[in-house]
Amino acid sequence: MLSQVVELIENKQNFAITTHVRPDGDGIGSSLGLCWLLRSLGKSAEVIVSDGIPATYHSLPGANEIVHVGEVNGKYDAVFVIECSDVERPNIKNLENQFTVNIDHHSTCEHFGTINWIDPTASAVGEMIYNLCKAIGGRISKEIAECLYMALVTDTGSFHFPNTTERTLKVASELVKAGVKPAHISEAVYNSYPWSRIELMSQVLATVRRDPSGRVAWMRQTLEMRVSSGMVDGDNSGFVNIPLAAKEVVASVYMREVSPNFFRVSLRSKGTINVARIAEKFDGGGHKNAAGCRVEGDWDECERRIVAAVIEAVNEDNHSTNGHALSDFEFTLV
Ligand SMILES: [Mn+2]
Repeated sequence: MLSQVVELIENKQNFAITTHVRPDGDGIGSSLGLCWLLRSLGKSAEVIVSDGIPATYHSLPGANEIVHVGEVNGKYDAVFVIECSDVERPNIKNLENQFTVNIDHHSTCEHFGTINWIDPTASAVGEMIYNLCKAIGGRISKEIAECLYMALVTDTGSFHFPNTTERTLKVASELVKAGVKPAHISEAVYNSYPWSRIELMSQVLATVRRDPSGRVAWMRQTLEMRVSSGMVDGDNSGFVNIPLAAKEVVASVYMREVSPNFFRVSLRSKGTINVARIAEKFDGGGHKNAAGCRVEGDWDECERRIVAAVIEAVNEDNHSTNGHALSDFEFTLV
């Protein structure tokens, strides 16, 4: 819990911070924000990850100092593990033998840490790091503020999703007061993709189909499209949400061909339709409104089975669509 984290920081000196593979804005922003906080308290701290950092986050203060590692040695007093469901998520060897501090806002997270601080009421871990800063008597520097604002913006879908609370907006306001320029962060997140994203989007959207009721939409991304669009990692982030922009669409399926006869599937829904249950039927998982799974076999047949399961769930759902936004939206599931 928070008091244990404060005590640990006050009594120790050397820290590392890590997050999950395929890091998102909350993972990177919260890690860097915490790193800046620890340094401002006179501690030694560095962010260590096994994966590449998406270009969207390169402009964050401290992003260029992130250390890429495959293994962690014993030189730290403690390693903070940001937003990971289990100790394997960062894909860093020997992490399980460290003194770890598990910080997450997902209630499904395993309590794998030596210390566990889990707050499912927080919109993002970034909000929790803000609370930590306040609890420890730290000052919100411009660096901390920019990193934490990135975490909030990405995890709340620019304050669109139901996880956006009065507290989220209050924290965001404090971060702006500390020097954040919201338009700069939004520009980096939403308007800084390479053209290949637009190229790929036009090809993927050309495949979109709907069921006769018009409430379920699905689309495809083939291996060939990856090549012809010149796609780079992250170019298709959020594509699964595009059909949900139509008022009548309440569930969306996005299938990507990873290798011949092997597909990654993203599922999104509005309101009370639970796509995590559908993903679980195919050995996947996720949240109520955002889930994913992998399937193998003939494309048409795989698509038919998944779409049928989604249509069934939509039909069973008593609530008609009333414009609910997504909750628990995570780019990591794309
Ligand atoms: Mn998060």
